[in-house]
Amino acid sequence: MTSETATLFSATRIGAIPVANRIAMAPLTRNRAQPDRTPSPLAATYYAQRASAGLLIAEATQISPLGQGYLDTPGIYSPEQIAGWREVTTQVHARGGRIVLQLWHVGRISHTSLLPQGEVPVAPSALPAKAKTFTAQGFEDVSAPRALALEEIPALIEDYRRAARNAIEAGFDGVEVHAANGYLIDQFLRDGSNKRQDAYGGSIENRCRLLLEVVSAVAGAIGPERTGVRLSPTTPANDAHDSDPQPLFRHAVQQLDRIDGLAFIHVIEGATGGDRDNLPFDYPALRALFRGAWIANNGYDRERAEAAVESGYADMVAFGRAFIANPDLVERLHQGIALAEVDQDTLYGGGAHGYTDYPSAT
Ligand code: 8OZ
Repeated sequence: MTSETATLFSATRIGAIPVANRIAMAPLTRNRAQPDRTPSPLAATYYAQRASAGLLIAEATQISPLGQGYLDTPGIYSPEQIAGWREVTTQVHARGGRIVLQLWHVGRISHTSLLPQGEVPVAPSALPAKAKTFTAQGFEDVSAPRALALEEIPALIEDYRRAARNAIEAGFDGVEVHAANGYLIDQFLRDGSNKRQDAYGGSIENRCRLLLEVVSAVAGAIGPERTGVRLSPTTPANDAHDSDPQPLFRHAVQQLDRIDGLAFIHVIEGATGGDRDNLPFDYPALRALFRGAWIANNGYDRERAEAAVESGYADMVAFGRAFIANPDLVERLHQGIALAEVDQDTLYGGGAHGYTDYPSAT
């Protein structure tokens, strides 16, 4: 760290990762993976086009076949997937960029048609989410899940550990554990979805146990300085609900801080992709509990992002949709160039159109 004031365009380090500026690309699901769940052959171009971001957080990527919940999302559990991702990291690094992979298990946000024959989604408790997913048939209600047995949890943690090792083998600079948006780890965190009566349910301490065991395992495998976590304390996404989020996330962050050297926490403020003020929540109080880097996200524009970094609240600000239509978002923000609008029809699925064909303005 230098003694100069941090700005949105000044360099820093996120754990072990040097970043050229404070603008991160948020993980964005694009549903363009191949049938064997290797990343799209266009993914290397797509991410390399956006490599002037200080940090790219690659799209949510399932750690195992059971971790998948949507059509055509990529994995990081097979040699072919590792090879596909290596192409991505090679091209990003050739452009001077830095990239981490978001490790994902959807839990109950899935559909039997997306899972290996005969499997149903797994969750903390056998409670279906009031949520939809996208399958080969279009939008469908998610399938009813079964509760994970206590004896299955070590293997689940092992899947995260192996996925993190695979990500490093694929050339990523680190990983972000997806603990947000109503997916498996978030389902364990919240009392709306976790009704377990064992060591993983009930008290806040117990509901945070899976998160902390996963992050400790990943940090132990690849180094805490290459490990981050994404949280979304008040999002209602995917039927996420907790009766008292502030003490829940206070405990989660306090305990994450005890994993010495953990690189970053990335927080979605408010409703994912929507209202920032959907529920009262004190984000600065959460930030004050963590010694590592803080990445703020959701609905930031240049002005708000500059204030977040210059005030010392955030080390980086992540932009999601703006990066889809503006591969040179960093340069556009820096030069005050108007941003292009994203085409909603090409967000999920398809090929190059709406993926690698948004032009740079700089
Ligand atoms: C949009 C569509 C499908 C998945 C998330 C991984 O919300 C996602 C996602 C977003 O975190």
